[in-house]
Amino acid sequence: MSAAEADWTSAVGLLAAYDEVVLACHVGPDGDALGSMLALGIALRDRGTKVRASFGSEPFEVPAAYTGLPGLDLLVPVAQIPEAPGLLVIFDTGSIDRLGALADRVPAAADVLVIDHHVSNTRFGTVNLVDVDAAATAVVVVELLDRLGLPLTAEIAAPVYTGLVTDTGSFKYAGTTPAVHELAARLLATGIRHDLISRDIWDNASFGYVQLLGAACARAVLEPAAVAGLGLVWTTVTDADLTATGLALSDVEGVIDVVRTAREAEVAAVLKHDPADGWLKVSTRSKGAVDVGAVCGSLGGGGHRFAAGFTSGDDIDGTLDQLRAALAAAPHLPV
Ligand SMILES: [Mn+2]
Repeated sequence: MSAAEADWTSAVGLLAAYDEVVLACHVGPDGDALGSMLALGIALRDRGTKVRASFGSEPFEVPAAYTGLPGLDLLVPVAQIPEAPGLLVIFDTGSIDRLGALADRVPAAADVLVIDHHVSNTRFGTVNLVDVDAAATAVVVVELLDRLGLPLTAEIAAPVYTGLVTDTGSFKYAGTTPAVHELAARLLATGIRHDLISRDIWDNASFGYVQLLGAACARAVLEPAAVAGLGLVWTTVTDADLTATGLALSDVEGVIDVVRTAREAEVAAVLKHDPADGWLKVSTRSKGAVDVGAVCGSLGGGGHRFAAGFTSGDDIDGTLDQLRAALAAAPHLPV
């Protein structure tokens, strides 16, 4: 369902009322979170608004895939974000806890505009533009720009395209509608270098990542009987992997995209040990027969129907047992 007309009117009203805004997106920002935030940030700055943007990850670093995006000069560390913003706009973030170090700005802000497409969104804004049918938050941002009467320049189109290709898996996933391709055509017509954007996102791994991928794939386990016979494939990323390759947890989110290609398994999972807090970060993907968003939701996490995750304070065996039980009980969707 698209956002209600009254919410669009409220959102446009808020952005017209403030000449200074703070933008935020979820920790460990992906292409859609960062791209959506930068796109609106550039558009607002172009019309004369003072814009500060941030995300609550520590360390505060833009992932390598996105260091070529326009608008990165809008980013400031969390310490430079006012403790009580006037208008706080939040992108691609289903719940307050996903804001990390910026979570405390939500109750302190005078107005909070939430722009998102997660099914699990808790509507924590004073105004919520949540379109669970949108292929990306960036799609919602473009509709907002259109309603604000702000031009879609090439500088804005680049981060929007980044969000769109990230969240559609390069236009592969279900939800890639004719409207998605029409938006892509509109973005390309601005003259953006979509080839360079895609190379930065998908063909930009370090050699250490290739080695880590090999290690993680070599120890992957296939459980054909899991998921009520549909199959589960899973692997781990360990502290030793990260130390040996000099990579951070945020560098290894693509491991799941390789593990999930095993056709023998309906569901794929990657369990990553976070050296910072000792918790397991579990990513899951479904080929379409199981709602892993609901499964991860039942385990305290969330996400999308076919791409979701949760965190676990348990060890690998205990976490897998919980995941197996939830997957075995999950209803099978019509494909
Ligand atoms: Mn998204």
